Amino acid sequence: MELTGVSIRRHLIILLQLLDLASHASAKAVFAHFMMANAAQYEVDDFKNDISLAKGSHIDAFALNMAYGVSTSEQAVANVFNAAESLGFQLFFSFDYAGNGSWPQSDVIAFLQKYSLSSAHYKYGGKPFVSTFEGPDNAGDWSEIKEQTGCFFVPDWSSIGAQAAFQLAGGVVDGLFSWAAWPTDGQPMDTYIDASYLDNLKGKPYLMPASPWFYADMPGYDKDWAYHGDDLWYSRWVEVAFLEPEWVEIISWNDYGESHYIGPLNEKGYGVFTTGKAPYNYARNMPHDGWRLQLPYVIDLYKGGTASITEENLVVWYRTQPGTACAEGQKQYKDRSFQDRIFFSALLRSNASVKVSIDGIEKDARWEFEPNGGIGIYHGNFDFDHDHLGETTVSISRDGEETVHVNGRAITETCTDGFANFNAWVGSATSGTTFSPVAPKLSLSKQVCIKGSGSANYTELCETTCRYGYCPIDTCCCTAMGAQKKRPKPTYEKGTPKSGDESYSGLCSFACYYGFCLEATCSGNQTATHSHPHLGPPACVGNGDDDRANLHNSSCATSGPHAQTTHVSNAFKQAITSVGAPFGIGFFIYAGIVFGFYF
Ligand SMILES: *[C@@H]1O[C@H](CO)[C@@H](O)[C@H](O)[C@H]1NC(C)=O
Ligand SMILES: *[C@@H]1O[C@H](CO)[C@@H](O)[C@H](O)[C@H]1NC(C)=O
Ligand SMILES: *[C@@H]1O[C@H](CO)[C@@H](O)[C@H](O)[C@H]1NC(C)=O
Ligand SMILES: *[C@@H]1O[C@H](CO)[C@@H](O)[C@H](O)[C@H]1NC(C)=O
Ligand SMILES: CC(=O)N[C@H]1CO[C@H](CO)[C@@H](O)[C@@H]1O
Repeated sequence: MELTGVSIRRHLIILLQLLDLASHASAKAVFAHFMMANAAQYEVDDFKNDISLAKGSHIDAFALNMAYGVSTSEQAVANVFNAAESLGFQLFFSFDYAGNGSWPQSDVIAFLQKYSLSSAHYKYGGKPFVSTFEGPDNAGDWSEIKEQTGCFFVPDWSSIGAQAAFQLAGGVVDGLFSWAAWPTDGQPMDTYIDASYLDNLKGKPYLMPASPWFYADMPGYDKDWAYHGDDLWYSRWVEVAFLEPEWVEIISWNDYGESHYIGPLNEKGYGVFTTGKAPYNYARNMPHDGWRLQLPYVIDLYKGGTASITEENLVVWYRTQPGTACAEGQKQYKDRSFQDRIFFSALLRSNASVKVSIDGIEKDARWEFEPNGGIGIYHGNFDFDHDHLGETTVSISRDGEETVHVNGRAITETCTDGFANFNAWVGSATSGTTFSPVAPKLSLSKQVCIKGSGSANYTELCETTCRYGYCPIDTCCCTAMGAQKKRPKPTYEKGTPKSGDESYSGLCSFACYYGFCLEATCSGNQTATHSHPHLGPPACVGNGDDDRANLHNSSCATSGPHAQTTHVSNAFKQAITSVGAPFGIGFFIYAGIVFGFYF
């Protein structure tokens, strides 16, 4: 082939495009949602302290949540950029359209123009990255904002669902952020809402939320919510590893009022308890620092496919009062499904045993999840006896010798002014012995799903197919990854959904092919010979355009499993009528997500 100048140039362009694609593919990053409202009193040194801790946790950037019209914002933003520039950290704005009304277009442009040239401004594909909390009514502002600032726009418009958000203002978004970080139906966290984003974004990048907890008691903002946190800080990171979204945003770094902070406690940040008329400060003396200890490991794993361990450690968390304590202090929590348990995650180089003692009485506990191959995070929980409370110890030992333990705050039925604190107490410890790095034998790209589940009718099928690496995200949810298990000998049976519901077609096809055709749901045809199970079309897509439109309204998955959880929707209906939480990265919006999905 003769290379003329033109063809060389063409090849160069293609090469550059490929390089660009490659750099996009490796652009994974983890952010933490940072409430500027809680940092109004911060000096540069406070920001520096937080930034050092975030960097040490392998977090790439803070998403600066800013409500409109707050007089302290200018100075606080200048200070945080100053701190980030000096420490080589990244920041971007998350304009909050729900906290104190909409942001005028010109103010957004002014902030972006002023700060996007800073070395500390996070960029994606060379463009200044920008996000929001809500604001779909102002979607029309963004083509002009993009034009003037060249920004890369990834809003959270969760209240209207993925499909509508994707289409708003002629498809102005470059990606989407979902606020749905908590399970709302009393079940463990699943990935159906994430799947709806991945489906609807059609290849545009997804910013996936991850949060450890949710508890708020602020009558001033009409917020008295406690949601299922429990194992969430473990299980959500497994979901991140499985879905491998473009980015992850931790909710939150410092939202003390909603109890999902993973940053340090800071006396300067508690103003929200006064403005929110909280009956007491439920964050003070309730450190969550331990939730950062294993972040370098899970973040490296997600970003690079592998991570190493040089020291073992243990993180323990729980509520310090049982759910039944101090009944008169309790509010109308929307979700009482949280469990009276002690939760623990240990980062270990090999298996070990775990024991829990309460008030000096020691009991064997067990791992609920062990990492495939033995290296990584072990997780479990311990159901405590309500008649026997007191100080706690969780300890890990191997060959009869203790490697690490955490002494925890006493669990008691004594409450503060009659209020049970449903925030979590988090403790952690490292073994104190370092060793040369060990890493899981298989990188993430060589692992498949080895355990999973699904809602309602999908449960049994998903449990079976996910075990063997087939865990379609629209219908199933993967809960563990590892080496591909040897699949059963194929029967070559052709499986089709009995009901004709296309969302079962891949599952039935796979299941019948490998000889576990579920008779209640799938029909198998023994006479057919296939060389492969027919796994398409993707579970929820259906055959024709009409199906697609129906299924993809917001989440094709919600047309199936989630549709059954109407009691949740009712709870959220109440929630949505009690809007009015300035600065609350309001749960009512989250209500809206579900509201938008189901009605
Ligand atoms: C809300 O924004 C308005 C301007 O629209 C401002 O005057 C007011 O002080 C803001 N509220 C708070 C609590 O900052
Ligand atoms: C790990 O250790 C625990 C406790 O000794 C044990 O129950 C479990 O079966 C072990 N796991 C494996 C894979 O051997
Ligand atoms: C799901 O289960 C319900 C009852 O449990 C049944 O009526 C329905 O037909 C099932 N749907 C499918 C697609 O199998
Ligand atoms: C089974 O498959 C054969 C061959 O493809 C076909 O002729 C037959 O109609 C199928 N039977 C049923 C019950 O679907
Ligand atoms: C419930 C709902 O939002 N249904 C919509 C699904 O999508 C179709 C076509 O886009 C609309 O016509 C429905 O109103």
